[in-house]
Amino acid sequence: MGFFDKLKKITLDLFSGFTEADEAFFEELEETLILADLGMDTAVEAVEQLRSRVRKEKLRDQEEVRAALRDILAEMISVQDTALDLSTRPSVVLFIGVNGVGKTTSIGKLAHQLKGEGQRVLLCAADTFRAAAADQLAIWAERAGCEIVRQHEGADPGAVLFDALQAAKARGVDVVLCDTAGRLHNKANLMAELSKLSKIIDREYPGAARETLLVLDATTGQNGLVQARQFKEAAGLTGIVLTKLDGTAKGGIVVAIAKELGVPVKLAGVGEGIGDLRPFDAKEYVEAII
Ligand SMILES: Nc1nc2c(ncn2[C@@H]2O[C@H](COP(=O)(O)OP(=O)(O)O)[C@@H](O)[C@H]2O)c(=O)[nH]1
Ligand SMILES: [Mg+2]
Repeated sequence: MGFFDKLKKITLDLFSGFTEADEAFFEELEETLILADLGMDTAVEAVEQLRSRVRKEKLRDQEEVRAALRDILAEMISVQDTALDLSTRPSVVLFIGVNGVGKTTSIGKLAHQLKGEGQRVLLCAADTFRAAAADQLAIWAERAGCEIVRQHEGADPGAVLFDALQAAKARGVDVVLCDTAGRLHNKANLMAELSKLSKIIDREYPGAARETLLVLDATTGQNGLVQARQFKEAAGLTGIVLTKLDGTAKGGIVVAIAKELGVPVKLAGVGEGIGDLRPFDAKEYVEAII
């Protein structure tokens, strides 16, 4: 069962016993939203808003209550535009996030998708921490049919990015997708590295359309929110890629992140295959959950 199906089942169960929007219903709803990983604060606030709307508007039947709840969650999620800004040639997308969340895989999937739209894509292997990281990216480059710029293990990630940007300009590449290491010797080190990469793009290509996408594993639940806070502070995020939604009924982290950090989820990973990436649609999400 996919993520949306699972969520649908949870909320179907909730509403199947619905008789009226009484205290027992609100309590069960709050529990359901916490289970779906909205986080305590967000779940409590959503239920609080619903309570007050039910009271003010005298909502009675199930459909009215559902619709009100959809509105409330959609409002919480709706931050900026969720489309990627790839308006310049080249444009640059940095993928950041801790180890194992799905950065390299998401790059492979996005490369495949952009290639299918006729874009010329170049992958940049700026995760030089392990040799295997660039090898893994090279496999994705081959699958997606795009180019890759890499160096030896332990190379300066900034130097790899510099090379990639030069190559992109020289070859008329449309989009550069840049992989980064999720683990350096410590967190300060990692954040300094990311800020350095960002400066290289500023310097080499000041007018570039840029995205800095934080990749989060939906199965890690509320821990994702902690990661998002830290990376936002250090790197200035433009969006989230939420991966492994196929492996969990959770994913309510979307609401918490949008609400607390104002960063939109732009892409959703729904499997390990090359076609398993889709645009994240807040409306679809809310309709699935409620
Ligand atoms: N089920 C599932 N697995 C995923 C998804 N995205 C990535 N993975 C898996 O997560 C693991 C780590 O991915 P990887 O791209 O190497 O993470 P990175 O360390 O952030 O680059 C791999 O086994 C991927 O196949 C997804 O959307 N769904
Ligand atoms: Mg990787």
